[in-house]
Amino acid sequence: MKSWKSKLVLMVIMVSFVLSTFLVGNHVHADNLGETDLTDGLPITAFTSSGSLVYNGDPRRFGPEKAFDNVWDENNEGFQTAATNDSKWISVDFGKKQVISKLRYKADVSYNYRYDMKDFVVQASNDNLVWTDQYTGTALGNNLIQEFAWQPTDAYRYWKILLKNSIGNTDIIMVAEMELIGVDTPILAAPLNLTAVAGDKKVNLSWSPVADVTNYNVKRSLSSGGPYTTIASNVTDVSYIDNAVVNGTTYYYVITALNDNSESSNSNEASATPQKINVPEPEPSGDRAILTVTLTTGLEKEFDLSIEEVNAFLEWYDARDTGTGSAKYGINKHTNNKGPFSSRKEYVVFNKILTFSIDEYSAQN
Ligand SMILES: [Ca+2]
Ligand SMILES: [Ca+2]
Repeated sequence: MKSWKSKLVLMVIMVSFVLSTFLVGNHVHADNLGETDLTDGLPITAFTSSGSLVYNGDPRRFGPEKAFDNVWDENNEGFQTAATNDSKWISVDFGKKQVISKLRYKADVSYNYRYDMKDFVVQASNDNLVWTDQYTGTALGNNLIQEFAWQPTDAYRYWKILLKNSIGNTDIIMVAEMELIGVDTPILAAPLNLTAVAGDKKVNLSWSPVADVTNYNVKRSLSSGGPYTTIASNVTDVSYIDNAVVNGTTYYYVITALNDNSESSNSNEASATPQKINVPEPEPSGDRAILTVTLTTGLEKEFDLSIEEVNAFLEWYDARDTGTGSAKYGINKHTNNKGPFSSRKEYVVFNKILTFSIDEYSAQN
């Protein structure tokens, strides 16, 4: 004879068992567990399949989105593949690279699970063409929510489940509901403080760096607000010189930040209109001048020169501007000629000059 105490313990065990079966069977999904079902919130176009069952005029529809509509208890209402003997699959385009580590699945209760998913392979891809296996499993034909977890290797944008049913690969395959569980990859912050400075046949862009970035895309438009065309990618610096411009045209720029997983939204827009540098009148009013050269790096260089030296520099610049002459020019550094040098020159490179100015003065004053 069992004592009342042991009967009570037995009852508690039985109630616990029924309760836990109930929980596993019906209510254990991502929301209840603090997990993220990364398919939630995706547009309906994110889900594709090898083909779904079509009964003309049937209002239920059986498209792949029915496997991700958060309706779990289904009787002939979930996703159903086409009734063929071909290989069958359902895939999800997350729109950005995601790390998935778990599939949660529930069968459709119809037909005694004959047509439900049994053997399956989870695959991942970044180009929707080449797929690598992530997990191979076998689902059971029952009414419980089933979980399949794996150690993720990498982030991928496209995830696919290749399915077979319990009768091989024939006829339809049914899925009531699925979740693809992972940690949502954060989107990179957009670059800030983009500035565009016009030069002669060039625009100098610079912006503030973004954390966790691998490279930047430079995008350009002839209209404010876009649409923008990417003119440079894989830019790793926080500046860029656009030499593919025409003087007198206004260009509008934005920058995006990228890493392995995502591309940020656009930075602020900055615009610039490249112009030919106005060369001063050749007739000198003074006999000396301060030549100030602004480089594309933003650095300014000052040279105290005779008018003859300034005119020689202008001749070189004009010639180089029309495509002739040396790429660099040596400027005499009179005032800094210290040490045992017979002459001391600083060379400026044409492509590095953003702009320059000439301030003439008279040495007698
Ligand atoms: Ca869901
Ligand atoms: Ca469903």
